[in-house]
Amino acid sequence: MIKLHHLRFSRSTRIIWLLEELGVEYDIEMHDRNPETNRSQDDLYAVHPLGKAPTVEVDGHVMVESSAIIEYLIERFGDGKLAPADEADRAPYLEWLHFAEGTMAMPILLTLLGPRFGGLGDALGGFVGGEVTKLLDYVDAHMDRREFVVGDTLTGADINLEYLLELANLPGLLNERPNAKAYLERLMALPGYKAAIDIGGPLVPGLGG
Ligand SMILES: N[C@@H](CCC(=O)N[C@@H](CS)C(=O)NCC(=O)O)C(=O)O
Repeated sequence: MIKLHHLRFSRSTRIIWLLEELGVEYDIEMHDRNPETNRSQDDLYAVHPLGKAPTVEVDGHVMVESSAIIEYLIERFGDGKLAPADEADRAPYLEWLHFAEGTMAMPILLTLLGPRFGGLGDALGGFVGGEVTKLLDYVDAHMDRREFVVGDTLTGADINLEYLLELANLPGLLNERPNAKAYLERLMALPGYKAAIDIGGPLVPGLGG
């Protein structure tokens, strides 16, 4: 039995998308952010000491970290879906699956959060800006003449990456990166993505959903 703890306006939407694509049965419990701090509240801390979303319960085991959750759910319930069809794609698949949260998340999130906290300052702002440029250029170059990030079909790596590309696109960081932008638009047009938004709401307040 799978239970997903979804925090509204968060990256746990990607696990709704994953579960919809897998076509497995699951329960979903909705959680709200504290309106003042934007952080999780007691109801999510009651499930796991980090109070993070996504959190999933699978057969009684409570699990956090999107990349691990994606890898595990596909392994257990995928039956061939959302994993690369070609064994030769296994290594790049794991690389891209983990790139999203392991390398890309922090600089993208700092860029988005910076203005809310009075800016990042010259030194940190310069460092983070340089990282964002390098990472998004890397994705853009990789997506030249590719439909999905690895192989020819949707995988867990695309689902993990989409959230960060959608955030990067908000302040226009994909405007000069046509391959990455077209890739994001293709992902957002998929029925599974749309179902996730219908169920969980938009990734950030104010976006259509
Ligand atoms: N690397 C973790 C990050 C989890 C995370 O920070 N989630 C955010 C939501 S987007 C959260 O729970 N924020 C509320 C809080 O930290 O209080 C993952 O990929 O699951």
